[in-house]
Amino acid sequence: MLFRVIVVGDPYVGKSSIVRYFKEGKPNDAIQSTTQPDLIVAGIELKNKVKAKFEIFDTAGQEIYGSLTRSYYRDKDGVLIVYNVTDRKSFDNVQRWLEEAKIHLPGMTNIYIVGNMIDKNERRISTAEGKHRAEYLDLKHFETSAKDGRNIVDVFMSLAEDIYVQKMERPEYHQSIVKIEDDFQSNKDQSNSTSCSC
Ligand SMILES: Nc1nc2c(ncn2[C@@H]2O[C@H](COP(=O)(O)OP(=O)(O)O)[C@@H](O)[C@H]2O)c(=O)[nH]1
Ligand SMILES: [Mg+2]
Repeated sequence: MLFRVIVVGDPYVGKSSIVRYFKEGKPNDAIQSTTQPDLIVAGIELKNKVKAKFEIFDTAGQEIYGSLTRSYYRDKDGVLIVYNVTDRKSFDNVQRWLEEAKIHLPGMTNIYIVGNMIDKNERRISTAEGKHRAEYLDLKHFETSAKDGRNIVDVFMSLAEDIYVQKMERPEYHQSIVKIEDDFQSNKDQSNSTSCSC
């Protein structure tokens, strides 16, 4: 099953690092700050054994409010708005990123706010403040470190499960998922293959 996610937020908050950590399972020190957006593909298995394939759109160079156009958001199932817990400005800008996402994805409910760099000592935004803001904005809140990996998988797991539940409520998705699961099962029966059928 395919999950399309877009990652937004101020520059240097760790968007690319989070996505790379999720894909590679380890920190990537070689991340270059580029001005090009990037599409990263990664997979996990959900608790209900559904194979989740993520297409993650890592934005870069569009980090000025209002510069991400509708096409970037098209067909996305979820949005991660990242801030840096050592940088208050990036936290204050979460609201702006949220406004932009809501303009381009009206009705979207799978929007998380993610406070990154919790491994650092010079924290400016406490967990309580982050949670409080998220509650106010009616969003889920996570805190991560793309250095030591804390909560990175949890963010994507939770997001996939929320999206999955939402898709299952729509009959056209339900049918296609059941079909994929059936195919997967019969592939497994035939060849004991472990390859992903999503
Ligand atoms: N200590 C620490 N450094 C991080 C973390 N995430 C990213 N960085 C560093 O912060 C810088 C900006 O990260 P990057 O992923 O390029 O941010 P982006 O511009 O939002 O994509 C890089 O030097 C990263 O190595 C983190 O969780 N902890
Ligand atoms: Mg980046």
